[in-house]
Amino acid sequence: MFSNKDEFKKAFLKRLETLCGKRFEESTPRDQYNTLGNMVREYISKNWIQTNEQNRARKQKQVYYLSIEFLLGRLLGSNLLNLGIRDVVEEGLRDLGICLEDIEECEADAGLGNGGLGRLAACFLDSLASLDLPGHGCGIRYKHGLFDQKIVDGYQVELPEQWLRHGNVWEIRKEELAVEVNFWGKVEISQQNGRLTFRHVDSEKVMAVPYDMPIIGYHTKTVNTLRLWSAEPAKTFPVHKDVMQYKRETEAISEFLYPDDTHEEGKILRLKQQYFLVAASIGSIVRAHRRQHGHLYELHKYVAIHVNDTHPALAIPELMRILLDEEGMSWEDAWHITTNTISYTNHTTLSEALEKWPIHIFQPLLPRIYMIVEEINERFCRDLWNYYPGDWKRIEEMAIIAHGLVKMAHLAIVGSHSVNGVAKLHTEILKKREMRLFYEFEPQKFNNKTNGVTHRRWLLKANPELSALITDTIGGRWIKEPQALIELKPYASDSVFQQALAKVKQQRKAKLAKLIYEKTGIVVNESSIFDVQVKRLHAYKRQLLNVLHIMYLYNRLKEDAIFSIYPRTFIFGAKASPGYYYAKRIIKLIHSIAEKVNKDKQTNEQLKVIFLENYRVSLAEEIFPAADVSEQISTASKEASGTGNMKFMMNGAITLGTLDGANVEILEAVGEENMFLFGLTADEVLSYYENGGYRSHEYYHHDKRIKQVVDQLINGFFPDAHDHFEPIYDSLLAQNDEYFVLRDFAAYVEAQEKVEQVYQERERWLKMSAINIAHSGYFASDRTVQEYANEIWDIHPVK
Ligand code: 26V
Repeated sequence: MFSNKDEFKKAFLKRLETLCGKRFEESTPRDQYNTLGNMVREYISKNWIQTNEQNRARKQKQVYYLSIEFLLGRLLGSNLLNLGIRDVVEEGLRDLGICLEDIEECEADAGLGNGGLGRLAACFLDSLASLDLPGHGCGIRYKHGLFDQKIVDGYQVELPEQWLRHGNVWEIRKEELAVEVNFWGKVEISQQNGRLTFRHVDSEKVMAVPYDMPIIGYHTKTVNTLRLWSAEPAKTFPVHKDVMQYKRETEAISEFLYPDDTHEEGKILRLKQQYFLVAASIGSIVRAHRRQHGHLYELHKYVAIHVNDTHPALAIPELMRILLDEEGMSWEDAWHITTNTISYTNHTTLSEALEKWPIHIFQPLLPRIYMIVEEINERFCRDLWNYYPGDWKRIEEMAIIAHGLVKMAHLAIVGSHSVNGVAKLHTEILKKREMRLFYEFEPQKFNNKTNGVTHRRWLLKANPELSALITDTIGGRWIKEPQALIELKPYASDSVFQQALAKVKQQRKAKLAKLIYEKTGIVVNESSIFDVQVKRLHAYKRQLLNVLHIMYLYNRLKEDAIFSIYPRTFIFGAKASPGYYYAKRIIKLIHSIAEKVNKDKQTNEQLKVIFLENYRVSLAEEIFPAADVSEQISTASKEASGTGNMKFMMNGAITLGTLDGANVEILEAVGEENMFLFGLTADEVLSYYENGGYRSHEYYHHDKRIKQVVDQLINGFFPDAHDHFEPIYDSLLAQNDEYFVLRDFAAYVEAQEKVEQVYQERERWLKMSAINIAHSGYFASDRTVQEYANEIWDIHPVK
């Protein structure tokens, strides 16, 4: 039905009538979207079934990627593209007077993630399927994804997100595969044949019902599965509880995604979510394995389970529980299988994000799991004692349970065979600092896997204009083999290529300018430099540094009659966690400076500040292709990797950044002459933290530019904000500027001046842009996933 456009049209019209019960003429874009979605799902069903059957028949090792977040975005466009039917569909629809892009707009983003970690999981799924690797995602089917952001008078307001309001054409509910999950209750211990047995009794049962979504590889028959679990009341209701209360509490488990991506609050619902994900996923993995092999003694030879950050680390005691209590294995056998099955990725070194659960929350909710964690801890501490006799301090610091807390990172390291960071610098910091003691004890576990992003979504789909130019220039091999993008390098200095590149960028800037106008009513100069910072709002990401620089430019333009700048449009997109008040004030600050700058006739020809509301995957796909400058300005050592940096680079933007996260590797790839670097290095930052010596006051007093902008936070310069920016002012001075904003200010201004100068040397800029694209293949998630497959999971393509 997709082999030519006429066949497609016929099938589409027929399907629309049967599905929607109306004639095409009466149909809405949503009807059309649903029709197309259903057709695509049907189209892939044969390959989906075949992939599953093949996996079963061949008994090949498979990986299950457990993640509390999957930030998928929209699926129609990427599915059509991966299936190779986008053009046929687009042409067919055009004949019917329908614009495919309009239909795509009907799809809600699946926003089941906060940011980097969740989007990485989605990129990995795309790469797994595209590389024909047997790998599946396991997550939670949150009824509400990350909140929708509205801006009212410059302040962020959160609204509940409603992605399932109109249904989800991509999912299939599989009630018959539900798994029972047990909370609360107590453990009964008895002796049987000289062996202790454990029974979890009086528990509260929750049904985990799977919803499967197909993950379609690019131009291949592989269709993997993302299994999202939904929490529903069990058939038998608990006797001692009000029925309605039980129902409410059960459904609450998969109701909301937690909107924080750093502050661990120790909320019981969050722990319930984590165990729910783990128990359901492991339950179904083990059931499938038992059906095939009859026992679990060789589980690690056929199954790899990856825990994405510590959120699913309960997979370790849960697998132990099944092997011990259900299979009756010895501790040693169970531990061997568990540690050889599980691997773990760390995504942050920020101490406030490291998960620690109070025992008084953990133990009553998961009594048997807690016992197992205690046993793991005791055996681990005994091993440590043998290795480091008498070294109490070290053992105390490494213990899994200490001072009333269960430390999830320690559990994850001890219970897995591989621990990896997400960029070289990050992994080195883990080994030398954050996880030093563990590295000293078991160095062989530690390894690096530098992040990547799927170039199919972030280049091929998001930027068809640039993709066409690349294919015209070097052929289409880069789509299957992104590292072939390097073949663009010889064209970087070619003036014909440069002109074409400039044209493509201009097209996308015009498109974004149109979107900005529609969303904000603000007209931006399409030939200005589009300078973009889009990411979650966090103090360490230093959106504040960007804003202070804008304030400085504004001040100069107002005060210095002969000062002028090349026109610049500063574009922001960022959600702040609802309870992160400092971050919310930065959002207000961006709006206050935008208000001033955009309304001031004296400056607004040269300077514009735009905040795009509700930053999310689908909006990001419009932003990256239009960017000239990629702001990656975190305090060095704080950003584990960053992945936005890679998406910008792929789309020909040039990085203005610190030596942090994967920026370091972008530098290695493109060279200093193709980036704008500034600021403290990670070593310098860490040495300040260790030895002191930084006094932000000195920078405030000695640099007039700094004093002026910092004072403006509180001196009435922003009349509408009243005293709202006082906490920002205090963070910079009274609290000695934890993130070195003032320390890096002068270097940042200088780097920005360089950006402006180089941008005007058109050929030089375009060459830099082309070189960035050429080297971006390394940052495709295909490379990353291949490394995980070879070095951690030991899985191989199914052909
Ligand atoms: C932590 C928490 C804790 C409280 C409740 C909700 C929640 C949700 C997520 C997280 C984990 C945050 C860690 C994270 O997202 N790290 C980012 O991972 C990216 C992918 O590896 C990486 O590029 C970013 O640099 C890193 O910040």
